[in-house]
Amino acid sequence: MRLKGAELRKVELPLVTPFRTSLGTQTVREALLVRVVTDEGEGWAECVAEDEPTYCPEYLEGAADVIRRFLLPALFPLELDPAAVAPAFRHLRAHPMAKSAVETAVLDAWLRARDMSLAAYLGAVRRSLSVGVSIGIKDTVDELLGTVDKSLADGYVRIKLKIEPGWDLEPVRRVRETFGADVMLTVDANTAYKPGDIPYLTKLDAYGLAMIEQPFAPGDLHAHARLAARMSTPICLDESITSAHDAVAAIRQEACSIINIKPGRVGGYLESRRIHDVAQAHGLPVWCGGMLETGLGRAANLALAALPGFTLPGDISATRRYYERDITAPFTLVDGEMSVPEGPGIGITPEPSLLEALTTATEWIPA
Ligand code: OSB
Ligand code: MG
Repeated sequence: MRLKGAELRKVELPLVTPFRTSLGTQTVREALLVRVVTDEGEGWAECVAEDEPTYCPEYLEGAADVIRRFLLPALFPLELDPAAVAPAFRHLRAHPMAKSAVETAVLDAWLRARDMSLAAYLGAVRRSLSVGVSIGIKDTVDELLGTVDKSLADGYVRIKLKIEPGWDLEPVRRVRETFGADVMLTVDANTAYKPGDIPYLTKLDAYGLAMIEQPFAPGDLHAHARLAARMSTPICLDESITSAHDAVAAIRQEACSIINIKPGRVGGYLESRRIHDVAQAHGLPVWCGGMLETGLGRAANLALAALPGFTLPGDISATRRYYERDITAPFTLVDGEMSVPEGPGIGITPEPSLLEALTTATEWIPA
């Protein structure tokens, strides 16, 4: 398969409610879409880099520049198949979200030409999945309780609360008391704590959490290992894991007992599968994280989350939890489950009229 060129497209999707984490508040999701045009047809993908480099060093304009100036030109001379993409980027450091988007668009085109779904290609074993929801920091605990109540009524089987110093023990205690011991409850700190907070964080053990996600800085595996040794609540890593190599290091150091896999953060769906395999070999559960994806990213994440080692519910919520209007047909929860797309490639394409309405810029990059 040969690339003829690619389109980079920026879209802007207003969020249904502002999403506040320890990193900041988002009200609009600006997303970057990649459409590759090949001699065997087209493929689509979403780059999950955010507008600002707060969650990770990548950001949308930087990712667009890397794709335009380095990634696509590295592929243009090649005869491509999905496994050939990552090796063609090996001389370019970092930028996993940009690399993931290009690899996924190539994968989508290649699978469509072979009439195979991404789920089947990756080795999915389920056709529908129960999923979780990630709930931002609210102004009041009462507002939080209202959101949790609605999420449980909608059918989400796991509630993740964003926490930060000043919004942790009390909201967690109130949610646990209000909704009972049976609710699968987790917290995500997005690196908001310091190693000196270890004695304080162990107080979370009182609330029966299924995990605490990324309390410390991405590079501080040692602090996570120290907390793991002191806490009965499992530690999950998100920001710290950018490759299967990182996953092995974290497992060896006993810095985590659960891994959140986000394809963008680790450079693609193939590297995601490697992390799944490594975790499975060590007996660790994994789950699919989210980046407030559009329908394109959500479709591909559902395929990944259908692999056998994804034994915990992912941050793959229904479209309406994020957006009034998305660029694809909406994903819905039916009897508490999301269907894994079965069509060729990632199984979905943007709706032209929605895409047009939400686009702010396009650019064609010829081979
Ligand atoms: O840490 O998991 C995170 C969103 C943006 C950046 C980082 C994170 C998140 C979420 C939302 O928690 C997950 C979702 O898409 O539902
Ligand atoms: Mg996280």
